[in-house]
Amino acid sequence: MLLRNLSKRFMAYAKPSSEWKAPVRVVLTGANGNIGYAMAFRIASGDMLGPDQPVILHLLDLPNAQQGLVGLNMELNDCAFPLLHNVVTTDDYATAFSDVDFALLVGSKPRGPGMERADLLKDNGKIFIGQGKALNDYASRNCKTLVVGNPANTNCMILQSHCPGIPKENFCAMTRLDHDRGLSQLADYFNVNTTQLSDICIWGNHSPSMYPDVSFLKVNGEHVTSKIDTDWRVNNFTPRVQNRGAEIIANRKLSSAASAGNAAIAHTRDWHLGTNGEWTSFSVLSQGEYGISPGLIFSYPVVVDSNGNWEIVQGLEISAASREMIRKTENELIGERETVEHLLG
Ligand code: NAX
Repeated sequence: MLLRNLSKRFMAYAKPSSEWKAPVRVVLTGANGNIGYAMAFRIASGDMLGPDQPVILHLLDLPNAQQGLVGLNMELNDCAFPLLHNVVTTDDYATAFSDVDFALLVGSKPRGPGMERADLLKDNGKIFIGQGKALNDYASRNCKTLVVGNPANTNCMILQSHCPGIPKENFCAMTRLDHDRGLSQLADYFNVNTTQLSDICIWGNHSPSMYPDVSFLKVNGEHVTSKIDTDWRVNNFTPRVQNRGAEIIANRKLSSAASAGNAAIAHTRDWHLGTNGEWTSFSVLSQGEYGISPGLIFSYPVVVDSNGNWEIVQGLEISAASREMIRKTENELIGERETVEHLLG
């Protein structure tokens, strides 16, 4: 059945091309959720890994979400995506994580009424112990993992600590949505396209303590920081980026889904294909860069080369005011680490 569908797809949409690469396996957790639904089609269409990269999609969700995954699989089939070679739906970690080359960890428990952030940290932290061990046991040794499920940075720290068999630099948490939210506001402010902006970054935690830094911002390659009104930056831009998630919920009565999915696609695409010298923001394992406590998953400005290797942008002169903002978000992450210390591998 699959082979018949596949051959139809090839005939209808794509030249049978010897230039296509071998298929890669991508696991998407929480696939039956809002962000998962926004992502699955874009992964399958080639938006994430490129138009010559076939994918085998592993969709993981809880047992009570399996029926939904059947429906999602049907919709994926109905798109007849040429690059989608197969879909696996499961609630079993061994099946979900076997031989995967990319892991997009979106699934986690939402914060319930009356639940403290510390409770969320502990509850979701446990999920990431199990998934870290499963990655360690079953995934490709080169697997690249992006954690989206909140609290993303600390979940990623727990995950990575349980997965010693995969290099530390293969783990990221997502601050790309925050980065893009900042870009969008700045494009409005300067009345330019987002592509004309460069060298902004998010420091720290994916939480309202994050620091969206415009100290190095360029428009069309020219430094423009002195042209940014301080009052606008401090009282409008910064809190708006920090609290954008809440602003979306207040209007939509639902949390960000398509924009979060877009950010996860963009993060992974940049990680796979490179940023061509441009900065982006990745939350990665700190080794003490810019004085940050080693072991935290901390958002930094990074560039990614065409082989998919990222590097933190080095040698930036950090002002005293920026240093204070960075310290604040670092302290929050240190507090989160203390809360989940017993969950670390
Ligand atoms: P939904 O509640 O719509 O979907 C979550 C899905 O995860 C559900 O289908 C649920 O069954 C599944 N799930 C729960 N535990 C699981 C487990 N152990 N294994 C596999 N699947 C599991 O939430 P959605 O709106 O999709 O958000 C998902 C996560 O993204 C949340 O933690 C949310 O807070 C986080 N976000 C992170 C963002 C970021 O920038 N890092 C921004 C958007 C979003 O808030």
